[in-house]
Amino acid sequence: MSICHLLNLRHPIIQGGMAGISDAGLAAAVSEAGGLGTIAAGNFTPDIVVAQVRKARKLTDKPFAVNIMMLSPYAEDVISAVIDERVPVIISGAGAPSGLASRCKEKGIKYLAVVPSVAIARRMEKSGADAVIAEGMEAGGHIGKITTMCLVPQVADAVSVPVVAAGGIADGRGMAAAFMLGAQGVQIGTRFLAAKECPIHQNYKDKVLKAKDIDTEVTGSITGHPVRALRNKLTALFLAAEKEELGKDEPDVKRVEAVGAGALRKAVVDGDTEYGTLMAGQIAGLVRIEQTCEEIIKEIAGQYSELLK
Ligand code: TUI
Repeated sequence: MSICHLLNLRHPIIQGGMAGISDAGLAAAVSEAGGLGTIAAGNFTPDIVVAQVRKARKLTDKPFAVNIMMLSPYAEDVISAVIDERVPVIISGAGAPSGLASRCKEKGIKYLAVVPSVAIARRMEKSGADAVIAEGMEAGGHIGKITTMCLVPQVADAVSVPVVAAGGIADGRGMAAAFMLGAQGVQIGTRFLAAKECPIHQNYKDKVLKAKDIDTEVTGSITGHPVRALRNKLTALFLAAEKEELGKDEPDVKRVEAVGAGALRKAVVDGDTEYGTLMAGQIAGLVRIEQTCEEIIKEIAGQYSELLK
């Protein structure tokens, strides 16, 4: 079954759930434009997420998703709350929950899992996921170890549910390439950072718009949760702390983690581009102008269908 049919979409384009960023306004704008908008639960409490879900319902009657970040201390409670709300689609990320698919199925909710490897893709298919989103390490935020180019065809060969490609895709060329690799849809985050409806601080948006191809850095590998973000004073501090700790017999991982505490909020809300975490993918260099979600989706879908001709 195609992703459009499965999720009732006009375009097989999913807006990536970006922790602390993608709210009801962004999600509804993407859904209204025919893609699948996604509210990111991130580290929010269930009441905040439920308020966003209700807001999205007021803004659109089209399907939208809630992305649950499994590293959140509230993940379990958020899952129960959004299942009770009967959201159209749930997407898990940063972890592989085992019983979620059957709970979703009972309520008629579609469930997609973001996966960073073939083994986890297989596990999520077995657990009952309706589709998997194979996310390569070109992506922004918390990433796996393998590139989209290598991950997508290997996942496509390993599972029989539809595969959505993520990481490094921002235009119709990337979308066409993903389909050639066996994907039936794409998940796009970084390009939507520059959407008019994206609620990040303008300083953050401007950094994305000005970013060049090699302007991202991966920090936090020592913590087991590597994160890709635009290079700034914070990433330099992070990398220096990691290097120091790695040289010790007993590395102090907590000290490295402390460098990033509260830094996403600093970027998103305060617009601190030096000490905030400016999460973005390697494709940021391709994102040049601020556009509405409708313009972004129309442009990508148009380029894609031209290329297929
Ligand atoms: O989750 C993401 N991207 C994110 S989450 C996030 S918030 C955050 N901030 C600081 C540190 C960590 C997170 C920002 N960006 N993408 C999807 C993704 N899922 N990437 C990696 C995974 C993943 C990893 C392990 C999915 C499943 C998995 O399973 C492990 C297991 O065996 O349970």
